[in-house]
Amino acid sequence: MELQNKKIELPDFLAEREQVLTTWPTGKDVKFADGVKYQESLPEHKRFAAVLKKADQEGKTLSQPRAGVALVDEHIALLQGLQTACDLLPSTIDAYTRLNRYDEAAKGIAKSREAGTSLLNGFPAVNHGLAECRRVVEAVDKPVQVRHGTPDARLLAEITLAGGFSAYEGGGISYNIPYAKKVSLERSIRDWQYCDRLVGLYEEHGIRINREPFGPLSGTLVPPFMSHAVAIIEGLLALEQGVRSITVGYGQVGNIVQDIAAIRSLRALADEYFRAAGFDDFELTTVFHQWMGGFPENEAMAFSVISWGGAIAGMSGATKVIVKTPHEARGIPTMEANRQGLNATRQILNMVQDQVFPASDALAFEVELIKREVRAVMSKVFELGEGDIAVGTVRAFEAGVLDVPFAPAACNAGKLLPVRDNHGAVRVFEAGQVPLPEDVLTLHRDLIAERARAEGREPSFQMVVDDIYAISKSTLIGRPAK
Ligand code: 8ZB
Repeated sequence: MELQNKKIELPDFLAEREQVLTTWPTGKDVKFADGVKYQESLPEHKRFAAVLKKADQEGKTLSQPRAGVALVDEHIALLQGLQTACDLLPSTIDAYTRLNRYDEAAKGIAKSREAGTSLLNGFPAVNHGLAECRRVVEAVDKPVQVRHGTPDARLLAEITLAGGFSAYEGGGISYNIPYAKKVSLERSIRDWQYCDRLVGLYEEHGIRINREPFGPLSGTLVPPFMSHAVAIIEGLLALEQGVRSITVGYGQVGNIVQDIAAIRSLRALADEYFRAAGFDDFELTTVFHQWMGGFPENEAMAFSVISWGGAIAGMSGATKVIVKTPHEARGIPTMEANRQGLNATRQILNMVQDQVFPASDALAFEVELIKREVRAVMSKVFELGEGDIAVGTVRAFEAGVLDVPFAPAACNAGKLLPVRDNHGAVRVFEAGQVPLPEDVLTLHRDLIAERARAEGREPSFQMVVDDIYAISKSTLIGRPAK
């Protein structure tokens, strides 16, 4: 395969499209012109990109849950139950569909009907097909996004976008590295260029579909600069294919200064890199994910994690926040638990709405640090790709220049090891082959040493493990028992 960051030629796209639409019988119902017409019929308040843009202009932070069940009527009831407590709706896709195992999704649908309850962990949109997707979209009064974790999401995109969903999460890196073990990165990047090209084609026909690279990656102590680099790369790849509404994302780490600096630097850097690549007609927004690591089982404690995330989302100026639930430690939440997470979040968003997080040296320092780190990584990716960011990304993962902590993909080096500093910010314990400047590495080392002294132990892998479990055990930093 000859991967390159270049807009797919229309004839090539259309030829591939014919094949994509045959990979499951529901594909044959998809007609592009009809999809455009259907999207045109959606009112403004159900268009994801338009609602995001308005919130951004008004300085508001929108809330969005995750939710999806096996059967259409139940899924509709779920979204209808959630929409009065949130601003944006999801449809979380089940794991079989994410793996393109539509035959097994079909069995899951049949068994769910028999059982009278959802036996899939999400909404199998491909199996239900175009008309049923439209029934979902028509039954609710808020914009709906497809949220999933699919390395090859081409057919899913075709069906859901023609079905009236107006936003699509994922990317060739962010839906491979944390989600798959053996899918080649060339393949997933190429398959996501198809998804972006499809969104670009809608764009050419006057339909703006929002795209959101999945920010949190493994959700486990990911240093902001690494997830920022991936988000920026996926944004650049999307822009090239004609995407114009992009929401870059970040998963909360729990340190207030680092989290606010992360959202501020993410927006600034994305804007800078997108413009430097020659684009100036995009709509850029941000998403803050409430803590994506292990949660406390105790529901009151879980609400505390949720509210802290809501507070930081609001004060960071993120355009939307993805909300957790008090059932997080246990599994897929009930609608009621989901509403509770949304209500807790809305309360705190409203309370911080008119507060400005004070400018400080610490915040400015953290913003500058992240910017320097991202630039160091990005320039190496461009260098490895000889100017081509798609090629550079594949080579950068091979070289360990891009390296996502605790991700399952075989093509990910897994040498970058993070740990918290004495204030809970995520720092680099072992850099592997990630090309951070020498003084930055020294800074990380000193900050970690400060914590080690405070705890009376050497920095070690045990410290990393302690951090992974800390929040679920009610602290931010995994300190040893006194
Ligand atoms: C990477 C995303 C993981 C999060 C939630 C998990 C976890 C997954 C569903 C869902 C509601 C679903 N999640 N599937 N939440 N309905 N079908 O995504 O609980 O928080």
